[in-house]
Amino acid sequence: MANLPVPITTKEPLTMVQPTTLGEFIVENQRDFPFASGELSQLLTSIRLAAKVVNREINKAGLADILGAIGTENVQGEQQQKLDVMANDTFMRALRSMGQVCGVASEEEDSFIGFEDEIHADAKYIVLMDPLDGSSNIDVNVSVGTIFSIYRRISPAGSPVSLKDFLQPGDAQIAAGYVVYGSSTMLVYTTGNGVNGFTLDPSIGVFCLSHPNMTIPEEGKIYSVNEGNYVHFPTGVKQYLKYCQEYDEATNRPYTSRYIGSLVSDFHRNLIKGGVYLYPTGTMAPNGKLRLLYECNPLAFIVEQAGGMATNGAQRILEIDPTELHQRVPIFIGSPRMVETAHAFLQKYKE
Ligand code: P6P
Repeated sequence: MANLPVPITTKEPLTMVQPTTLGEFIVENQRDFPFASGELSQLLTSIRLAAKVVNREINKAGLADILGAIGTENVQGEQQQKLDVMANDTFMRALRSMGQVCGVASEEEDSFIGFEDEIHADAKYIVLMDPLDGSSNIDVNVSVGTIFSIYRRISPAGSPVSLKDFLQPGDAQIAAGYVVYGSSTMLVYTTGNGVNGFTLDPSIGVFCLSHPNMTIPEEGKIYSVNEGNYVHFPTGVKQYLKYCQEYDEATNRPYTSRYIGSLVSDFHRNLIKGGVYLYPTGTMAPNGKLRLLYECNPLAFIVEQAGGMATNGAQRILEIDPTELHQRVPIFIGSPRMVETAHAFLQKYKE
């Protein structure tokens, strides 16, 4: 007689392992803020909602005629993409819909936007954001991201929000995070107590804890830079890139060059695998390209919370005193030993 399948029996009840959702995690970790009255939790919840809406629009962009440029430029002089503007409006609406935020600054807006009605006048937080970073990749289906940074306002509650509320050094951040709209959509954030990553389960529309306590490897084998700008780089950067490309078995070189041209995607890969991302000064970009307030500061907060380093080649990014809303800084960010080695070359070939 053929072997009949043996029935599976178990005395233990089959229990589904329920993942922690982002909403549950935010509430559970509210205890990290003894004086928090849940306002930061509600703020993070509005960001969570906006991320889901933007994710939905990005995923159908190719069908819904919201690809391509809209014929206007943002303050950076960059062609605004339809999805850039959609993402900006979506996050702006979500942040205004709750009462925790009194103002927002965005890569897509010339100046900050104050929410100066009664509901928001006493709000204690301000947000800076790059609503859709890497948008030049949208039309070719390469992953893009949202980056956000949260501070307490320093102007008196009830008064109109002012520029000084936005020009705070990165060390003053209360929270920072990014959304990467990639092969899966993830939201990664810190409130100063480590870094945690949540993956969107599209079948239930919920962000679930998938990467608890993220830490960046001290060393890595990946360097991320636009090598097309090589001739414009300072000598120290050129020498560091040659170091990355030299054969040396003892130090795992040559490294691998990986550059997506989408900051959030390059940063996220290096955070998980180890690596360094460089956007140095150059004759074409005397202050680098990336913006201090809503790109470099939030990612620097995250990487330091994950055990990494982020500098402008000399100084911690988080210590830089901002002078302008859209100011650019050079950035070296990632695995600490790799950033330190890059620094050594910058020092050795200081011009
Ligand atoms: P480049 C996208 O425009 C962005 O701000 C980052 O996402 C990306 O890392 C960088 O610029 C790419 O700049 O000059 O190499 O094209």
